[in-house]
Amino acid sequence: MNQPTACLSETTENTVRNDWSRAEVTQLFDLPFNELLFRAQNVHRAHFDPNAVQISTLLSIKTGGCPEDCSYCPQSVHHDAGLEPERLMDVEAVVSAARAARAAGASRFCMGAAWRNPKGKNFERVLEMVERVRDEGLETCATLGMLDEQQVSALKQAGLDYYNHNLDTSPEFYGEIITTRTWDDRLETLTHVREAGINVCCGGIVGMGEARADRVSMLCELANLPEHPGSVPINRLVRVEGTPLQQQDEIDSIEFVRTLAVARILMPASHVRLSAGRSEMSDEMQALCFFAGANSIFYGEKLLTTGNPDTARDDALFEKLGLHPA
Ligand code: SAM
Ligand code: DTB
Ligand code: SF4
Repeated sequence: MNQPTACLSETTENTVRNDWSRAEVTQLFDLPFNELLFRAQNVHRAHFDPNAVQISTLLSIKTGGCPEDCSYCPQSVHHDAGLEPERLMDVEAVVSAARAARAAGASRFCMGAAWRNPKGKNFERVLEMVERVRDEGLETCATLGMLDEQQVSALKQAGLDYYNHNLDTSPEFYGEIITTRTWDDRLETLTHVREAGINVCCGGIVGMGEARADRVSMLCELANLPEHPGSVPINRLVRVEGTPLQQQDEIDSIEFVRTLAVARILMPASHVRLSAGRSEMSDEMQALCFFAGANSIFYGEKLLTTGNPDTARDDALFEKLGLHPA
């Protein structure tokens, strides 16, 4: 019988570190499942109420027609997922969606745009959206692609609380998935956002055909950023017809839960979001994800363009598991 590896002293697991090595992270992934989950749950309890889950709602404020070629994404002009490209929404329509999200129990409202980077009048309109959503008493989050320093400071002034900008995969695998921008482009925007004092929301996607070594590498890069992102979305690839990854094999469920557990151990004080992919997960699988340390979800029937569990199903799941909104 394999004995649990005494790879990491448990006493050091609750400290926030930014110097994780690939070898240490690999050892965590290699732990027996029960051992890994136990450690992750201990770390989780040292930092959070284990029964509280932060709730965000997403709205696609500008859908489709994106010039980037991300292989997973239905909104890229390089693929044909049958989406009708839309213009940027009106401010009033966004504000009413935000009100509805707040009434349904969301504490954060995330506005996503299918842009490589925002420009001109459209950017001005997003600033207005941020101000207005904030006035509704919600935390604000946006994901608009790459930003320069001036744009970041304008968003900060408008009252943006979080900016989502994912590393998406490992630096080694990045070029297999996206060719229209580089890993370093991603880091540059993240630096601007962090330096302006906006909370960083940064994570990635698993199940794109990457090796475990890539998941190790991606989590290591996230954990070794100058500061841990406040929010770490872990998306399970949604295989959308018409995208190059539509035929990708689904990632093994246990491996997905391991990824969340390792993220929890590496970034003990961050919210780890069980992000895209929940529609295809059973209640039992989601329960394991919460046990592994996930403590944030997207709530509401739609992500950006694909489905999310309906709110009645999520309410029933919270009730069954005794979870409550954070
Ligand atoms: N265009 C901006 C960008 O890419 O930074 C913001 C919007 S983009 C849709 C936000 C994130 O959604 C991506 O970074 C990716 O992690 C996630 N995403 C997109 N398509 C996905 C899919 N099919 N499955 C899982 N996650 C997906
Ligand atoms: C993130 O990491 N996941 C969300 C949010 N940030 C913007 C988006 C998931 C999108 C899933 C595919 C879609 O609905 O288009
Ligand atoms: Fe564009 Fe973002 Fe989709 Fe990439 S993930 S194609 S940048 S909307």
